[in-house]
Amino acid sequence: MRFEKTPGWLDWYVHPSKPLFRLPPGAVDAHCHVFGPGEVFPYAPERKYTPCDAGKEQLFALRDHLGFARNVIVQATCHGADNRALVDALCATEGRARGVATVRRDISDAELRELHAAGVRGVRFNFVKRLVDFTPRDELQEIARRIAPLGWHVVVYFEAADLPELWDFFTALPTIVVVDHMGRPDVSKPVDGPEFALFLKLLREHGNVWSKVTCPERLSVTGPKALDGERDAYRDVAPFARRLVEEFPDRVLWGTDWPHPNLKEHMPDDGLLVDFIPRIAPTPELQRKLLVDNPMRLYWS
Ligand code: 0GY
Repeated sequence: MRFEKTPGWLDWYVHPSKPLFRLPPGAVDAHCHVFGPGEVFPYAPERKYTPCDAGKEQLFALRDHLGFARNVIVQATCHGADNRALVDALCATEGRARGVATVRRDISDAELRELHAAGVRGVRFNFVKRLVDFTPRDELQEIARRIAPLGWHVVVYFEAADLPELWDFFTALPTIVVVDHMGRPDVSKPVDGPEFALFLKLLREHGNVWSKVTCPERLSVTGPKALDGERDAYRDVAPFARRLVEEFPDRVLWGTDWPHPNLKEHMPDDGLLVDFIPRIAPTPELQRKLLVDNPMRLYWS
């Protein structure tokens, strides 16, 4: 089937720079996606956007170019709960990729076991209204109860303003809970202000909550953008990520978010994005935890 991209769609950056930052051996890109290709793995009828294709070969070429050893591929909402593109990518890597799937309550135990065999280790619950229709909480609770015995975790994606309303649901989940993109803080507010304080409190009070310190390109208001050789990009986001890395060094993950769905204004050069890492994890020990120890413990042990 042929698909027309959503008008204004920004394609991923074709010739990324080589990062100056040398990733530690065994580094994991712990948040990235595959899109289609649509002719092989059609986009879901219920999707809220139609992306450009971004297949597994292109993802693995980026992994090698940037110097990562492994990927964690997160099911994107444009594929709904059809995990075929994800599974196909996982099965092509001989164990160098793990996955986070989207499942509905009608999934069978046998299908869950098949996903596990392919390398899936988590499910994603998405609360961002522009991306998904509402799923009843009892369905999500049921899914969480069913995946917990497999040793899987739950990845949650939400906007900072919605955290108060979601708090009780998150804190009752029976698994590790990984928050996408630092809970999407409004970085024009102070890092010491009440909104981010609530997110820090969530991690302080709940040792099973982790955070991805990802997506500065999505959260940044004043930049500068990771383009045109800028190796000190997104200075407004760095203090938020650094606070998390320094206070919770054993519960943070980093990823590129390639191919960066739904960016409206610019598409980052992924090589320059990697140079953001030492700004938020300034020591070799913090870098090793963020990029190797934490994702290996969560996805490969
Ligand atoms: C991300 C962010 C976004 C999209 C998705 O699954 C998705 O469609 O996650 C977004 O639009 O903010 O993590 O890639």
